[in-house]
Amino acid sequence: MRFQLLFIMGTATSTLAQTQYTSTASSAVAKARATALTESPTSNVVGESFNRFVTIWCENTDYSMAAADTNFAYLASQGILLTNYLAITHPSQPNYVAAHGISSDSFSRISSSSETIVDLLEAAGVSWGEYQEDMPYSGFEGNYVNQKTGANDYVRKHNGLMSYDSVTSKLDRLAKIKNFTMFDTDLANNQLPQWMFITPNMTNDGHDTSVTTAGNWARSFLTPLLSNSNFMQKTLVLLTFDETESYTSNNQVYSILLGDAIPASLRGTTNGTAFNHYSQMATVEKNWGLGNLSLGDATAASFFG
Ligand SMILES: *[C@@H]1O[C@H](CO)[C@@H](O)[C@H](O)[C@H]1NC(C)=O
Ligand SMILES: *[C@@H]1O[C@H](CO)[C@@H](O)[C@H](O)[C@H]1NC(C)=O
Ligand SMILES: *[C@@H]1O[C@H](CO)[C@@H](O)[C@H](O)[C@H]1NC(C)=O
Ligand SMILES: *[C@H]1O[C@@H](CO)[C@H](O)[C@@H](O)[C@@H]1NC(C)=O
Repeated sequence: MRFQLLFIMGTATSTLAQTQYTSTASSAVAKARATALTESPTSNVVGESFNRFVTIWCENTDYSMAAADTNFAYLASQGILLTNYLAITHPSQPNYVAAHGISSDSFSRISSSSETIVDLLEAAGVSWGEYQEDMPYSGFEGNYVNQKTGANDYVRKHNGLMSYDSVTSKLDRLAKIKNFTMFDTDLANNQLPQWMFITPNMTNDGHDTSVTTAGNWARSFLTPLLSNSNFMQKTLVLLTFDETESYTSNNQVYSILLGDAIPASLRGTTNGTAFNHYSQMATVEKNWGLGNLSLGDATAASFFG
């Protein structure tokens, strides 16, 4: 389908008509899967505090609920617990895209004039990629249910970059938005990018389950990675939640910094600096000298001060 569209447009540009990869009929998925472009570029741009940034988002959990979970508490003991980290708003989607006037979880498209962190990373030659559990193939633009049970599984609203036309209009950007099968492949081949966003499925992120399921998943996913030399290459991992479950609280989410970019002396400590979701961008921008998008990233604190 995508190649036909390119022919019709009759140009060499990689600009595409929008959101053509949404069909969930099994034949359409099989066909698109067979041809979908998937790319795993790497780079080695040395940063000030780390050489790789990984952010992992779970769902809808109050700080106190995560603090009481043994697996999240265990992970905090291996890194730095951020005790004053706030989400931006409610519900989920506006946190994933943070700004751009989106205030609900419904299907949204953000105009191609809106830049993202991807523009800054590419300009500096820092490789990036996303890993979204149970996305059926690289660049898929719809929502996907478990094919046996029909349960919600992969959802577009938990994949912030997919809402930006500046991302989805470029084939080589869609090709870097991949699933967990590709994560395993890229990890085994030592082909992970320097910036990555990881979203577990609706079961593992706690959205349709509980903090206990999310904690079990996070610990079992991260434990082998924390000693895997293909993953740990002066790597900083942020494990966080999109928002709290309760809308009446101050939206403080349980957030942990992990990885070999953290000095051993700081493992098992806490940091009470006021951070929020924009701190992720501020941290990455400062680390690689990327500039900023003049959004909340320009004022948020970076994790390394
Ligand atoms: C993940 O994406 C790759 C690349 O598009 C595809 O070949 C593979 O079948 C997908 N895995 C699953 C489980 O859907
Ligand atoms: C999410 O992934 C896990 C494996 O990591 C799987 O057991 C579970 O069934 C998946 N959830 C859905 C809704 O398919
Ligand atoms: C953000 O970018 C603007 C425009 O490039 C620049 O003037 C400003 O100094 C930057 N702010 C920070 C905190 O880097
Ligand atoms: C968190 O605390 C602030 C204020 O003391 C420091 O400036 C940061 O460097 C620190 N962050 C980390 C990751 O240790």
